[in-house]
Amino acid sequence: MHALSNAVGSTDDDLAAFRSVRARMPALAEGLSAEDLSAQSMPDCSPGKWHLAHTSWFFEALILAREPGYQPVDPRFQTLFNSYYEALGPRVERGERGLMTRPSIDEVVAYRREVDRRMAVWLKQATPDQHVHYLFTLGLHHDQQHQELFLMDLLNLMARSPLDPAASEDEPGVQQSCERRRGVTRFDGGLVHIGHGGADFAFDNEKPAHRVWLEPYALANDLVANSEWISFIDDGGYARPELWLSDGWATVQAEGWTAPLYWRREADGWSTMSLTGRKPVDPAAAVRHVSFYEADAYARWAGKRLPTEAEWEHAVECRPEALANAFGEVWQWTASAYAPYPGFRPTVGTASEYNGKFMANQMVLRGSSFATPEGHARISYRNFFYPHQRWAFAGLRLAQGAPATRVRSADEGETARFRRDLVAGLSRSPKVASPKWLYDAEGSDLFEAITRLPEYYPTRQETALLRLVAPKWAERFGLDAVLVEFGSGASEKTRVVLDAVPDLRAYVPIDISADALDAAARRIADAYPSLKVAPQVGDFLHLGALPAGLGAGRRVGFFPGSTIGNLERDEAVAFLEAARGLLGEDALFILGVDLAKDPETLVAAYDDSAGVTAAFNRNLLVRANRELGAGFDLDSFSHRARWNEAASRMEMHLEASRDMTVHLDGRRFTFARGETIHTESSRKYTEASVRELAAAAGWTVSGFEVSPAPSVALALLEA
Ligand code: SAH
Ligand code: AVI
Repeated sequence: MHALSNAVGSTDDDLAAFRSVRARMPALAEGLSAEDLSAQSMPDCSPGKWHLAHTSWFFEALILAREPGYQPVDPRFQTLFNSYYEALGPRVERGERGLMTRPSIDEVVAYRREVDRRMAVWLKQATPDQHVHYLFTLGLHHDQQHQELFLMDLLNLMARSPLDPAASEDEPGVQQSCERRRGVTRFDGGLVHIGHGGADFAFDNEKPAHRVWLEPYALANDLVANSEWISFIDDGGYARPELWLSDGWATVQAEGWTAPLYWRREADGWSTMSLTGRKPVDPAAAVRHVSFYEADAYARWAGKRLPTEAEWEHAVECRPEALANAFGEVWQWTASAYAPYPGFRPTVGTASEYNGKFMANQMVLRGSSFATPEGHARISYRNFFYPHQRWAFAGLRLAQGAPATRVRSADEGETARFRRDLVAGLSRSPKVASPKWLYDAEGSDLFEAITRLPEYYPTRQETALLRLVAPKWAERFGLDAVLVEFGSGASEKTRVVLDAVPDLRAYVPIDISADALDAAARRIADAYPSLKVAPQVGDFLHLGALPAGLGAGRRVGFFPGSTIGNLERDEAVAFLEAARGLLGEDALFILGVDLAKDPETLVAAYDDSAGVTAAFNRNLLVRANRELGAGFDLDSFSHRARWNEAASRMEMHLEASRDMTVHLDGRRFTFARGETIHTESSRKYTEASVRELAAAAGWTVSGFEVSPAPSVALALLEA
C-alpha cells in the first residue's frame, strides 16, 4: 500500500515516482475542453486548470524555491496558485479561482512542463536532507490528493450543467468493489494503538501513534447501500427533526435537502450524477455524496451510530478481511472530530500549514474512495471535511456498541435448549426449527436490516398506522400505565407509543435476544429519562411474573410486527391466554398482524432482491455451527420463501441443494437433495381470524384498524 516512501531513496526511484504521479492529472484532464477546465462550480471547488497549476506551484514553492537565487518560472503564479499558505504571501480568493481566464490552459500546461523539467534536474543534482526529501514526498501525496479533488470538483461542475454531461466514458479510478458480506464484526476493544508509527510516509496529522481505550464494539461488514438510503428517505428521513443534529437539521432546511447530493427523483425512481453522466441509482452500490450530518442522521434512524476513527482503524488493523470495501469505494464518515492526536507536532516550516491549522469544526473520514490514486491511502490516513460538505466521494459504515453482556447469548442453558430443540426438529419429518433461534445477535441485526428493505412493507406500514392510532388508544391507558412488550427487538415502534403516552410509568421489554434487548433498553432509557425501563431476557412462550416495583397502573401488552404469526395456532392461543394472566384484570393489549394479500407482494417481502432475508434464514445454520459445533455446509442450503395458501402463511425454508449428512450433537442427519428445514411460518390474518384467535384466548377486540395497502392491522384487545 505504501508505494511512495519518504525514505531517502535512489534518485532513479524518486524520478520514476515523480513522473508516474505527475502523469496522472494531465491524463484525467484529457478529453476535457478548455471551458471544462476553467469554470468553478462553487467556492469549495476549484477549476481543473487551477489544480493542474497549483500542484506544480507546490513543488516550486516548497522545493525549488529553497535554492538560493531561484528564479520562478513566472513570478505572478506565486500568487495565482498559492492555496492557503500564509507564509508564502498573498493569493487569489478561493471562490474567485474560476475568474482566472488567464493564464490560458496552454500556459498552465507549459508551466507544469517547466516545473517538471526543473524538478527532474533537481532530483538528479540535489542531495536533499531528510526534511527536504519529506517535502518532496509530501508534494507527491499532495498531487495525489488533488487528483481526487480534480475529479470531485469536475463532477460538481458537470452536475451544475443542465445537460448532465459525462466527464468521461469510464469512471476513473480503481474499481474494486467487493460483494456484500452482511452482518457485523465484533471487536473486544480495550487498550489499542492507533496512528502512524512506522518510518514510511504519513502526514503529520496521523502521528504520533498512541493508545486509546475502546469499549467493545461492532462494525457493519458493509458500507451503507443506496437501497438502504432509499428506505431512509421513504421513511421520512429528511423530514424528521428528531433524527438530526441541530446544525444538521438547520442545514437540511436551509438547503432543502431531500436526498444525497446529485440525486434526482425521476418518474421511475432516483437518478444520480457520476463522472460518466446521469444514471439510475444502483440500489446495491454504496451510497455516495452524503454529508456528515446525513450520515449521522441515517445512523440514528438505523438505531446505530457512526464509528469513531479509532474504532475504524483498530478494526481494519485487526480484521482487514472482515470489512468489505474499507478502501477504494467511498470515504467513510466517522464520529470523530478532526483534532490533533496527543503529542501532535506539525511538520516544521511552511508545510506546518498543511494540516494542523484545519483542526477545528471538521470531521474525520477514513478509508479511501474509488477516485483515490492507488498507493495513496493508509490504515492511519485521516481525511477531513466540514460536516455539511457532500461533494466528496463520501459514504458511511455503521457501528454499534457490543455490550459485554453478549456472553449471555452463549449462555449454557440457552445453548443446551437450542441443541435439544434443533435435534428434535431435525429428527422430525418434515424437518423443522423454531424461528426463535433465528435471533442471536447477528440474526437480530439482520432482522433490523429486513425492516429497512423496500420489499418488506410490514414494519413501515405498521409504524405509520401506529402513529395514527396510538394517540387515540393511549387515552384509555390511564395514569401510570405499564407497557409490556413481547419480542421487542430494537424497540423502535415502542417509541411511537411512548411518545403518545408521556405519563407512562414503566416499560418492560421481553425478548429472547439478549443483545438486541440490552442495546434497545439502553437506547430507550437514554431517550426517555423519566421512564422506568425493566428489560427481561427470555422466551415469551414461558412467561414468569412481571418484575416488582412497577406500581398499580394498568398493564398494557404490546405485540407488534405480526410476531404472533410466527407461532403455531395453539401456541398463539396459549400465549395470549398467558399474557392475559400476566397483565391482569383490566389489561389492554395492542396486537399487530399482517393481513392476507396477493402472494406476489408476500413472496417479494420474504425473498428480497438484496438477499438479506436469505442471510437471516441461513444465519440459523451459521449459529448452529458456531454455538453447537454443527457441521452444516452453508453453501449447500438455499433460502426458499413459499406462500402456503391453505394455511394462509408465508413459510421460510432452507433447502438442501444436494444429498448430504450433517453431524450435530453426535448424531447424523441425512438430507435428500431438495429436502428442507422449515424455519419459520408467518401467518397472514383477516379481521375475522384475529377476532377468532382473540376470543379463543378470552380477549375482546375493541378496536381494529387497517393500514393502506400493502395492508397490516392493529387490534386493541381488552381483558
Ligand atoms: N417487535 C419488533 C421486532 C420483531 S422481530 C418489530 O415489530 O419490528 C421478532 C422479535 O421477537 C425478535 O426480537 C426476537 O428476538 C423476538 N422473539 C422471537 N421469538 C421469541 C420468543 N419465543 N420469546 C421472546 N422473544 C422472541
Ligand atoms: C418477526 N417476524 C414477524 C418477521 C415475519 O415477517 O415473520 C420475521 C421475518 N422473517 C422473514 N422476514 C421477516
